[in-house]
Amino acid sequence: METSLLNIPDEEYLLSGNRTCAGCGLSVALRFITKALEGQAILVVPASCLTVLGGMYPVSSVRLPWLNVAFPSTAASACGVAAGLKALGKEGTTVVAIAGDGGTLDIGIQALSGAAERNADILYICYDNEAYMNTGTQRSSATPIHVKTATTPIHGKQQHAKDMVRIMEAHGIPYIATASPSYPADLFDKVRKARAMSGTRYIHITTPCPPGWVFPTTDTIKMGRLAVETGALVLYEIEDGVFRLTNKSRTIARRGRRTPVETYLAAQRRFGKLDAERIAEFQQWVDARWDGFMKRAAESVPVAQA
Ligand SMILES: Cc1ncc(C[n+]2csc(CCOP(=O)(O)OP(=O)(O)O)c2C)c(N)n1
Ligand code: SF4
Ligand SMILES: [Mg+2]
Repeated sequence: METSLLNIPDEEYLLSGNRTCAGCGLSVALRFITKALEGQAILVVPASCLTVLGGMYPVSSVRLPWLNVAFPSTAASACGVAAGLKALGKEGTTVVAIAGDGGTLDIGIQALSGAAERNADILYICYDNEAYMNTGTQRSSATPIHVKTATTPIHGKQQHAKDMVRIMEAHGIPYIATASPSYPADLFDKVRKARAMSGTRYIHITTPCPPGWVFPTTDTIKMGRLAVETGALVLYEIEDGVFRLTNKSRTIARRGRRTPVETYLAAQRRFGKLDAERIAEFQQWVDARWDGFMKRAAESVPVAQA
């Protein structure tokens, strides 16, 4: 049965008063990730806004064991922790590597690819705020085209975001999903499902960031919803090779109606003022990806327990 906000567990593992910005999408995501882990996990985290959220020793805002590790080694460190637990005969603890888009798509990709190729027993979560936010918004390979950052200040980024989820899919790992803090029950279910599996599991969560994306701190949930309603972000999972649209993306696919992507772009000042031609190109890019997902959804054999 799919979870709804009415039956999500009350227990909190992320404490209030942490040091993320007001309206941080990552903090909403982490709240539901940790609820799904139910305290039965060890987190492995490289430098990022997440380390700021975690807090400085001896205090912490997260009620879970937590290791701060060097940037390129996140997946390798998680593999080491998993091997250590196995050697000690300790079962039931999920080793969860959580890193940002810079720490995953750029700096940590080699260790993650190695772990996935070995099907190491870790859950890897990338929270994607689409730039190096902790150091003042530099472009990463996850930053969308046209976005102005500290390193693309005049003309904006010239390339579309790297599709990390497809790269992970090419490794043939047992579970892959996309998620958004704006759909917390969907996010919760995906983490819970991944936790119950073994081997390398990968979840990619797009986390809106008010200062980096330049929108009001009150609009974080709205921004995540707009991403999904326009098809800029598609919610899906791939379980043992079977593709499935989930939650709002499944509803949009059934209804056959998406909000124009211009609504999403115009709501964030990081895109600057885009002319009609660029908006049309962006829409075409979104449409082409969406058509690909629709084709995959139509071809997929339904997962029996879905
Ligand atoms: C080896 C190394 N290089 C650079 C840094 C500086 N640094 C700290 S956080 C960060 C940004 C990380 O970006 P991302 O992984 O996207 O996470 P976010 O800050 O966006 O949450 C950088 C470059 C560092 N701590 N260590
Ligand atoms: S910069 Fe963005 S991701 Fe980082 S703490 Fe602030 S809102 Fe969260
Ligand atoms: Mg980032």
